[in-house]
Amino acid sequence: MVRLIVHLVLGACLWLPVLSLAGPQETYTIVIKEHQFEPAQLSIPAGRKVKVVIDNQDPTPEEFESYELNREKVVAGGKQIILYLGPLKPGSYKYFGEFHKETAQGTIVAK
Ligand SMILES: [Cu+2]
Repeated sequence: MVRLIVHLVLGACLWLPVLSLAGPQETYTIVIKEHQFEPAQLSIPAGRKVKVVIDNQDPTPEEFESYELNREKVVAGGKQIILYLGPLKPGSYKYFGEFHKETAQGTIVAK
């Protein structure tokens, strides 16, 4: 039993660094409100995988779409989705809300 516990503890310790390397390091949030993205420009670190929550606070659905990021995902009204982006090269990546293109425009800047 003791050996089992030691084994589990050691095992967990060995895996921790691997898990933290594998998982995304930071989480960012983009809010959709009145068919606009907020912030309209989001800066994230280049060369790293990040987690981006798209939080749709409008009652209507929106579609997060970006040719440059190669993403297209519907967010139901009042719901959230999670996107994993990167690692990205430094630069600007435009995205828009397919359902409200006139107002829902944004840029992700990797630096
Ligand atoms: Cu689309």
